[in-house]
Amino acid sequence: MLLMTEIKTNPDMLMKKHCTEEVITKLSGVITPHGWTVEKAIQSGIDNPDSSIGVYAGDPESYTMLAPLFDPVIREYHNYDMSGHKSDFSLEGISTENLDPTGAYVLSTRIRVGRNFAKYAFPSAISSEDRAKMESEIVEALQKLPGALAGDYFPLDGMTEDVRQQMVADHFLFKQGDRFLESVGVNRDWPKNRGIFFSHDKKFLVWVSEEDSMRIISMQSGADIAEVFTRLATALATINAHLNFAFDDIRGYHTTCPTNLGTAMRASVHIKIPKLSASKNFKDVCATLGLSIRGVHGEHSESSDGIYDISNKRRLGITEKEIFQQLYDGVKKLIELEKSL
Ligand code: ADP
Ligand code: CIR
Repeated sequence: MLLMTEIKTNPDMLMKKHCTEEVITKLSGVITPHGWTVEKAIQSGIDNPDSSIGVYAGDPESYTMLAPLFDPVIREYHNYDMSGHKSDFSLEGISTENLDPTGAYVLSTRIRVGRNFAKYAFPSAISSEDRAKMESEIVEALQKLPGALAGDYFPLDGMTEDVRQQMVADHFLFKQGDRFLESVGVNRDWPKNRGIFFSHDKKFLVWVSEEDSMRIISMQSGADIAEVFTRLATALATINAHLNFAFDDIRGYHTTCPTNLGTAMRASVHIKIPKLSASKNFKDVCATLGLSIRGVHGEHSESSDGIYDISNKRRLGITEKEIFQQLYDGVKKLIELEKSL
């Protein structure tokens, strides 16, 4: 049996903290319908000792059948008491005006949600047959999107390298999974049955079979967070009518990484704050506002020119409306601080 005391990782990794010998013993022999086990769930953390979380799920049932592993991680990351997930896509009663109409600070805004299917395994565990069937079902549903959301699907398999690289550089397209996702099986059969859907104006996008089965994305230049949010909410209303996603009332929408559970929403801006970002307390300021900092090329990337990707940290125990408000209030504060320096 796996001996947790022999596994060398950073001490702050949530897997290291919560996957005790007792948890391993309790979950020994537990196998979910798509073959996920405690050993598979913690493999990425073992292979990547610098992980901050170190666990991934393989299917919707992982969250209930392997709950002694996942629940403590979920409670700690989201600061959530497991009391019930609530959704609210309205923007009633809150400020929504553009915070940076001249574009001096906010380059672009992007809001995405992750979605997986109730009946299929997640990209970490899905079979090649199911991945192909799922892709067809997703494309069929996306073809029903009305008006400005209508668009076309571009499979990765067969895409020229020039086109692919340009789409990645333009922040539209995903890359092959990093070493954290590689360890957990997300890159199997790459690039088969992966792809990207674009609305004709390129403001609405869907990634198919990246870290989650779907990443549904609204994005545009500038700081009109409300327009980006409303476009996403409208698209989700149509998509929800055609696809049955993995969800429960405690954890919300199920995602491959437990950090994305709940709303599965990451609302971000690319913001130019060279003075504030060079100051010693930048990380603390963002943490106090409930915001995470990423580089401009996504998670685990570096930044340049004082431009950062700033987004909500919590996705569970918070509604979509509250995430909007948190990003909105946070961006307002960051601009004020940058101006004051
Ligand atoms: P996520 O976890 O939200 O799916 P990543 O951190 O992997 O996203 O980033 C995916 C892509 O989206 C990257 O190219 C990143 O630069 C881009 N991106 C994220 N936020 C914004 C934004 N506000 N404006 C433009 N591009 C963005
Ligand atoms: C880690 O533990 O550091 C990585 N597995 C990434 C965790 C959070 N990010 C994510 O799921 N995209």
